[in-house]
Amino acid sequence: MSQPEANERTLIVVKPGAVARGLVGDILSRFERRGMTLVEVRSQTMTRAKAEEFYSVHRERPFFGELVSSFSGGMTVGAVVQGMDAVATVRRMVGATKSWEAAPGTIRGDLAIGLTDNAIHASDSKESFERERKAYFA
Ligand code: FUP
Repeated sequence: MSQPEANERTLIVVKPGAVARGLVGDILSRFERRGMTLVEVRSQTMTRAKAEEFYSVHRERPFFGELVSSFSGGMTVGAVVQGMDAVATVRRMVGATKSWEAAPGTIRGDLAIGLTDNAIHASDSKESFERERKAYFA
């Protein structure tokens, strides 16, 4: 197995539902308490076009319209998170996509119950991070 990268970067986006519920501080503090660094943070309400670009890998999926409407439906907070093996570590902290199945202790397992509305997005690979960072911070 390859060595984990000590200062790897990934992107998280707190979704509109979680921002509206006042969960930004709770979510961002989890990464800080884990020993990770927030190297870039931005809040924005995404335009529909920007949300479509961000989730373009899902363009052909039946849930694409609902996903884009939800993601562009309110304020989001995005952050580049840096730390040990960040892509995989953050995904473990985020938990399962279907948040009713997410383990307690994970962000979704503690703070969400939905599928489209599942509190947070996190990049699933270094390649996704590079693409999503450009799309979010454009
Ligand atoms: P994740 O990487 O855990 O965010 O999950 P996916 O990339 O599989 O899904 C992307 C987003 O689409 C998630 F926010 C969940 C949402 N989704 C739906 O709304 N409906 C579905 O049937 C599947 C996924």
